[in-house]
Amino acid sequence: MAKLRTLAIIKPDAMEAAKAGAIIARIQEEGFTICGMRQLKLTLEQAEGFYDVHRERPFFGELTTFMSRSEIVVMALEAEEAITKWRDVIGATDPAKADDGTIRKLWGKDVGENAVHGSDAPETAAREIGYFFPGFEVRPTA
Ligand code: 3AN
Repeated sequence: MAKLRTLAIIKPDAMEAAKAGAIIARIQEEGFTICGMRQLKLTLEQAEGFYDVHRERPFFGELTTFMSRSEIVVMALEAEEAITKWRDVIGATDPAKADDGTIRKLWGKDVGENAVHGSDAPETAAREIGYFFPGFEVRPTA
């Protein structure tokens, strides 16, 4: 089966709680290949660009203010069925509804501050990886 890629983000709440190391360890234990990884702090405008599809949602301001609050780590992850595999590892958007053992259940606070991001489809994964990684900064697809 072909390998896919997804974009993972360790969000400001998890960074502030010093969970980056644990989350990266989990990613490796689950068998993902990290094809690119960067730490950065988004400007509000950059967060708005990333979440452009949510621009009309009532939580857009809260979401983009939160995502630009402090440092994040962005990663391009590769695995078979990487998109669904990573979403299974992170759990439901609302940590209270996430399965035991998922990252959001372990470290998410609420539906806004939920520790990590994962792309939801191949088209969004391609856009999101391209948003953070120019082609030469991420390992070429085999
Ligand atoms: P997911 O990240 O699980 O795919 P989406 O795509 O529904 O969830 O929402 C994107 C992001 O918007 C979520 N990760 C979450 O941080 C934020 N979000 C979603 N719903 C709310 C809400 N009701 N209030 C605040 N933030 C929200």
